[in-house]
Amino acid sequence: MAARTLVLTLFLCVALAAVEKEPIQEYKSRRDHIAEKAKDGVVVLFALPEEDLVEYRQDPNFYYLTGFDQPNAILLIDASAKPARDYLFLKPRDLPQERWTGPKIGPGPEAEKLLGFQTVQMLNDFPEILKRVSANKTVHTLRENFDRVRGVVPGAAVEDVTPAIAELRQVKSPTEIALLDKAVQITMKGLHTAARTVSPDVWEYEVEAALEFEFRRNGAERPGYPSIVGSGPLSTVLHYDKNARRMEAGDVVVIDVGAEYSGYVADITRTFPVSGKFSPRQREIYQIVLDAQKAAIAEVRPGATFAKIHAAAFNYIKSKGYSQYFIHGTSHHIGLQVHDVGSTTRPMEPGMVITIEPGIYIPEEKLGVRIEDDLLITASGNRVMSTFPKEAAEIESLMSAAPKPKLQ
Ligand SMILES: [Mn+2]
Repeated sequence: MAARTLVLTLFLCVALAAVEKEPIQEYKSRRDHIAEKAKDGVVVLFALPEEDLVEYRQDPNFYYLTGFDQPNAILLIDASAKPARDYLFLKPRDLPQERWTGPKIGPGPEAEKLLGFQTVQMLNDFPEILKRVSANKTVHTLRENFDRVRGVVPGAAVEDVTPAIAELRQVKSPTEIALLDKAVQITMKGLHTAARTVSPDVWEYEVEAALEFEFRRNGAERPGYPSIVGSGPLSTVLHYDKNARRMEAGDVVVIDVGAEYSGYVADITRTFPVSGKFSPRQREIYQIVLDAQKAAIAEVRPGATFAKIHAAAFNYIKSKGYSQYFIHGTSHHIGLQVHDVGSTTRPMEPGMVITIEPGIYIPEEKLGVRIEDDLLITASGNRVMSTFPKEAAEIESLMSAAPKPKLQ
């Protein structure tokens, strides 16, 4: 029996190793932090049910606090216990079913050790335990789960825990930064391949396929959002993701992509001239966007706000007469989601990771340019994580140096 347990444990460890996890203490310390915010109440979070899991992407808040990516689980933190006590509720293992869906973790001491929980028990026990630990206390949960909680404990005081988790998620730990760095590195490999693939008469989807091939073969789970490869008139469409046009000589192509690595999503944009050289007009617009981006990056340091960073990019573009063509914001947080959670007015702090992405889009000229990098806020300023070349001359030499593989 002991040998069988050992074999199962090894099997599980191997099965779970595909996605790189942070040390289990990271998740535990996040639960402790949330417990502190919830004071004498309890915290309840639900994993996504199986039918909602597209390619098994866990609810990001649940994942952030547990590192657990199976469906149908429930997290309960009893913050009134001192020290706080955490429970994970799981469906029992179903070995015949696992022959179809692969090994799963079930309740019990093995799971407690593997996941760093004090108690991992049967999903069916959840209602009884919640009733017991939440008597006369506030239940902190996500707003969308209020009704589900009230279904178990009618009349309980329920509060939204989303802002507290979002506040924590906005500042990345060193292990999260390492995962984001990896996502950025993989994305840059994809962009290098994209630069080699872009050419007149090539379809946008060929570029998409080539760069996503790099993502996957370098260990990314998937693109963190639909890859955007927009050429010619479509370079001016912000969220174009059909990628179904054949590129023509004289076009520019905007490529906005991000690999997801261990749940963390990069977000980088480069604009390439399809024939390998920018026209004078394209180069003029490109340089304005690049200089606006540099002006914004110069503002990124602890204490800066999105408003101030955006103003630097916007005012530069305005000074060149193109403000009506810059129609979106300059920054957002990245993390477990490409547009990551949290207040957009909170000043920058070391450990935050944001994008800087000004753009100019002139539909009447079929000319769109966006340049986007991912920046870590450091104690002294920032570190640009995405070091992919971006000077116009660098982009051109990257494209001319690259042999263009014939894909057909
Ligand atoms: Mn972005």
